[in-house]
Amino acid sequence: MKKLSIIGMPMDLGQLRRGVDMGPSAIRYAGINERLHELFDEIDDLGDIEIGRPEVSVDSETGLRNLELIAEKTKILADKVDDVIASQSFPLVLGGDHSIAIGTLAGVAKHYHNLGVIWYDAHGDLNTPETSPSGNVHGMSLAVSLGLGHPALTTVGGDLPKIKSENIVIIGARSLDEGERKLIKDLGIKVYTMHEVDRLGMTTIMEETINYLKGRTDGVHLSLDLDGLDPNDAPGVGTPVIGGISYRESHLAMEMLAEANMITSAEFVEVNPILDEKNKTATAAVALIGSLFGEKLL
Ligand code: HAR
Ligand code: MN
Ligand code: MN
Ligand code: MN
Repeated sequence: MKKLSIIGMPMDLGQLRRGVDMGPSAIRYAGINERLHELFDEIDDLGDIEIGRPEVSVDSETGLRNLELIAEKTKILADKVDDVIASQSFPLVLGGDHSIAIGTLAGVAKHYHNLGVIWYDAHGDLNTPETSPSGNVHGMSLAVSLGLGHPALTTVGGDLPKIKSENIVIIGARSLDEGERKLIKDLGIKVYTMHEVDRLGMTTIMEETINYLKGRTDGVHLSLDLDGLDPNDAPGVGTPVIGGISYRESHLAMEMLAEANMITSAEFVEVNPILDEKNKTATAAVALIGSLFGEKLL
């Protein structure tokens, strides 16, 4: 029995631009249920986690924005994701900005000893309070999951790190801050920047990624930030960076993951319908989700 549970996480507290809280609605409106109903025996849309309209705050010590609120809300998401996996269902989380990954990974990590993570993104999201140029938590979520960063965030869903640096593959990076580059080198994190996307092509990158993670992990989470795609294909994101992965390359990546049958949880984040053109970005997300779950053209 193949079961999918959809969790909406309409949280925009990890960055400054409003609108990404409407991401889950935009993705649902783009027809996610219709697209997936033949690929699963059961689809359970659990609705959205309640975020409300909290007062925006800046931590006086670190300059981090909405620190306590993000910790509180991602804890709720972690518990929900944990429950979904415990019920033998596949958790698909719809963001929200990328700070939600703190919660998703905390929930998923409870079920795996060696969780793999594919971080499909223009950014590394590997900043710490010390290296962040912005104080925006969506630029820190991968570091937090490694156990690096503010304790209010690294302890969401338990004190231990949720993932190991050798189980991460970043794909599509083209905007890395100095501290992030240093961390990547110090920890030896596997990164396919846009240089490798151009040079090797997506087929080779996915073959290598799949082989790399297959031997060392017991589950693989896909964290797909829509800004990993080129802004021409996914304009509705808060921090677009030109020169990204194409829509077609992204489809191929999802199809190869489907063939490898290795993804055990996923999240699609940073869809901002206010900045979008006719729901193009949410529509791309839904199409990619279809491919990830094995939709075929013929
Ligand atoms: N690296 C920058 C920062 O930390 C920008 C982060 C941009 N964010 C995302 N996440 N959309 O991938 O502020
Ligand atoms: Mn159908
Ligand atoms: Mn991101
Ligand atoms: Mn990004």
